[in-house]
Amino acid sequence: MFLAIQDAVNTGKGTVSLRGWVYRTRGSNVLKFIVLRDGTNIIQCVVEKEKVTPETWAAAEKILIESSVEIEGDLREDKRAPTGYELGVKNLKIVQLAERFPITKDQSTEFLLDMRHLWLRSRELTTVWKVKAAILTAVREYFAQHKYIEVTPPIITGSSCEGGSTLFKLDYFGEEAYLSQSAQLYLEALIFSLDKVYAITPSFRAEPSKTARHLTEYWHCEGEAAWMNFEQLLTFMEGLLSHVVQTVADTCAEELKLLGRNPADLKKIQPPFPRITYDEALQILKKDGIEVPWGKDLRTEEEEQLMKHYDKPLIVTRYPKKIKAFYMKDDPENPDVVLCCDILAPEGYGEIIGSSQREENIDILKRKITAQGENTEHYNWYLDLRRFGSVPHSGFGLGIERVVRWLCKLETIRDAIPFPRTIKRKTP
Ligand code: NSS
Repeated sequence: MFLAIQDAVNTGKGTVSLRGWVYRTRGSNVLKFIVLRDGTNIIQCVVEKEKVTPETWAAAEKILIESSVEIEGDLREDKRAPTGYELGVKNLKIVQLAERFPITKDQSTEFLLDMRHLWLRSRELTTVWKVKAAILTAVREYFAQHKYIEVTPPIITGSSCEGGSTLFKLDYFGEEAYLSQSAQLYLEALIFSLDKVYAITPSFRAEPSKTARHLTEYWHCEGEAAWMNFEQLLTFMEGLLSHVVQTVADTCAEELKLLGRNPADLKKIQPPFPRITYDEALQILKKDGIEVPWGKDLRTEEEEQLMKHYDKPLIVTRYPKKIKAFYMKDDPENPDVVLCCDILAPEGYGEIIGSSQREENIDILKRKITAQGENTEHYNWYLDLRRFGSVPHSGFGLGIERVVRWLCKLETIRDAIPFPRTIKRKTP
């Protein structure tokens, strides 16, 4: 509710002054309804020609949507109104009379993306920003409860973490540098002084594909902990995800409903989450008539098919070594697979977390880097972490917009971020 209204209700004051933007207008030549919007909500304001000064009536007559205004009036209870109140206007002052708003009904997606700087005021998107903030708060809360320290890794880097094919290159004073794909390698460096760390940073992927789940710039929440083994990693991530989902279901119930998501469905997302291996995933798919050759990564359609069997996030472990990153530790029971885990969201929203136990032995790590066609020289500083006090450790990365998309039931990940960056879009 508008803060000024909350204050007025609390103190029993009848008259309030509100500031905001005109969301809608309608009316006749004696009566105008102005729906006012601010960061909290909307409220209907009623202007009666007979009861206001000629200046206020003139302002009400010429006002256009998205004008900024200050309105003073009497608060009246109204059971049908979204906030339970309506305002009988006494004074209306236009702060800036808006030009004719370019966004009208039934616009194309591309037009709305061109107008993103204005369209992000829409009720749906505003609601998404609020849920996203609640997700970030809940993430930080869980890390703090588990004594993780938030750190600030660099964005400009000299080495690749997730392979060269999606690296954005920069001209760095005549040398080649990259935009970070993941803070992981830096978080690994920081666990040696802080034990358990996390960061929430932008990550960049030069994804050539235009899909509903890929951005070229996204917010990445990554955690890394010394001494953490694979089992402990799985349990930690399960706890983090359920804490986030439960908190958001509790604190954003109204917002979720507005977006078409029933918070009661999210309340069912409680541990334990089902756990299967990559091999088991292939068997399930095979029974469904989908043959994936061993060693191939799961594609979007295959993940979607797999998730038809589950209504909670699914933990898929032990993927083939050859399709995963160099830093992942081999499974001691099967050297063809690594101790990694992807977590897939239900309802076809796809992968939300990528994680693994890390290889802590320097010789094996060097072999893995070379096997992936990379030069160990480029990772010299990273290899130092295995030279000076190496310990078993694990970590993960969670795509914030992927989680926002899932919880807010969004058709596309583009609506999970105010200014989406995709292969075809870098403005506004
Ligand atoms: O490539 S990941 O699977 N894993 C890593 O980057 C590890 N280095 C993280 C770590 O262990 N510290 O990306 C992690 C997650 C993935 O599960 C998605 O949820 C998200 O990051 N992700 C993306 N979100 C949006 N758009 C794009 N392009 C994208 N790529 C990954």
